[in-house]
Amino acid sequence: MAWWKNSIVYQIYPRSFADGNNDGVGDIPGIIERIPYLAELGVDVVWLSPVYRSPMDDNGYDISDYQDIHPEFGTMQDFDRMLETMHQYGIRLIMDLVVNHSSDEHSWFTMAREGRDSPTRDYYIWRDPAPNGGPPNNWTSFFSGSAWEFDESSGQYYLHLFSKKQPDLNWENPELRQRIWEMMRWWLDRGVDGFRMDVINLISKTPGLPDGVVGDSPLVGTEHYVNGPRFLEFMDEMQREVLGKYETITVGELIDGTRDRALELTRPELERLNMIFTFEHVMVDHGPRGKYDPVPFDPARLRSVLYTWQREVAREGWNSLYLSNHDQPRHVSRYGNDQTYWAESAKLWALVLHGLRGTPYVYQGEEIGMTNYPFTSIDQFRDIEALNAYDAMRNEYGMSDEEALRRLNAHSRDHARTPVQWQADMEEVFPHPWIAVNPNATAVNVQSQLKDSNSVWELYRRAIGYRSELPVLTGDWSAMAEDHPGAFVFARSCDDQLLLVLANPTDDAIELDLATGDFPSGWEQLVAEVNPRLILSSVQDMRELPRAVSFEPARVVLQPWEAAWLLWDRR
Ligand code: TEU
Ligand code: CA
Repeated sequence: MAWWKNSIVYQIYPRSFADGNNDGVGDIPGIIERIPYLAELGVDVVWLSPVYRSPMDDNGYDISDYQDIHPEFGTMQDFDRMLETMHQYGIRLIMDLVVNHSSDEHSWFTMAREGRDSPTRDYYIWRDPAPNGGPPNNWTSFFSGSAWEFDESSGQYYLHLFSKKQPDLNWENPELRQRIWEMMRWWLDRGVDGFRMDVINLISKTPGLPDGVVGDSPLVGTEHYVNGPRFLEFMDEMQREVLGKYETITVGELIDGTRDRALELTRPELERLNMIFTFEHVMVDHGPRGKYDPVPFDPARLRSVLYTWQREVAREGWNSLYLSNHDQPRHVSRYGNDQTYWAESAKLWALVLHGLRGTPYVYQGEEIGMTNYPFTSIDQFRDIEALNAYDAMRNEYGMSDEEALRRLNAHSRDHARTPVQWQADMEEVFPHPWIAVNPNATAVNVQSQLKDSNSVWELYRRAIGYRSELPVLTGDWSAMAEDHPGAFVFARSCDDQLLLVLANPTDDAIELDLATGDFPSGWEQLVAEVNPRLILSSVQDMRELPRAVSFEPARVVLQPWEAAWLLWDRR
């Protein structure tokens, strides 16, 4: 079995992780200091969000030099020291590969801008204005407004699916592709272990760049660049030119990734990617007009999406499992109850996620149950996406300040980007931060949880530990009790072990009737006759776990936000 199937990945967003030199911005020396912490948690792989040289228009997802480190983050020496230290601790490192676009300050683009004959002009996507002088087509940017920016000096527009400081690269150009392959090999030769590929399925655009269909969503044009015509061809070239020559771990971020597409990329015999990130399960509380059109969270909807991916992808291909990352609000606030049941709901989602089939990703701070930030005013936001969306809501849609803020508060990416709460006194370790520290750091922090053997952190540590200890966590998956309106009940099984995962993501107690016949075949009798061991729980004191418990399938009572892992072991 591939080693990454029983690994867990921890995501570091460097600006907000740890500040090594007290200038208010997280950095690589800060990361190095915390490597023992990651090892203690049981992390196998770190995914590092971009640390490359960047004007920081989109916090590093706008890269001006792919082979250099952004000065606020440190130096190339710091980077090498970080990589070496991680390897000493047995932790692998995957880099963020952002090659759908570069920064407009990348030398390829500054040179391209010099004129139509520039040698790198064709590395980007330029078009003449429409007959009326406007943009060449009606595509919109993910960050609001048109996806085209006019360049005065050459009289042409360039395409940018994200900010206007993130011009899209032209993958049709073979020389550009060679430059990207060279750059990837350079990092792999340096010792990095793989890549997380940013919006990788946007790299191929429909020739002729036709207008998109205008519907409910403010995003127009997606059908012409999501999974575009040459996408798989480019991925195969990447395999031939780069990945196939190394032992790597790869995860591709797929916008609007369908399940068929997931299999086309992750079925091992196709040798394309190890796994992908999809979005369906983090869109269950988006309305028809997208993320800034929030609708209430319904656990049954989340369950149905997660289960469908388990059924259709996890067996033949492989899933990545995440609820939080740097682009999503904190899941304990979004899908949990961060007030009355804060610890229980943080633990519950960990037990659900780490119980599924796939490779779990933990986003920095999630392991201590970090929550959303209580934003009250637009000047507390830093994210270009939020600032642009706010302007559009106020000026284009005529919303009140209050309404625009309510919408930002539901889904702003900045919730995930406040500094990691290492201790109650954050002034000492992250002074004058570039974005405010959540005021609940006094109560929710690493230092206090490390001392508490019943903390959210301790539950993550144990769940992560079981991933390499229990073969059942890479075994089969099957759903149970799907007629229940919101409970998550599923079984994992392999030759010698059966793990039952139970979760009640609501504020009310529930009672379930599980027929023994619904258990994976071969286990019915054992389940009826032999008591399992409760190995993890979101409501019981972990100091008393694991222990044998009595279990009556026909009458399972779950308290509010109770989740449990029950194990039958024939070994
Ligand atoms: O994000 C891809 C993406 O389209 C969304 O997740 C995005 O965050 C936005 O919310 C859509 O409304 C990737 C990176 O993860 C993100 O941080 C970057 O801003 C983006 O690509 C551009 O590189
Ligand atoms: Ca710093």
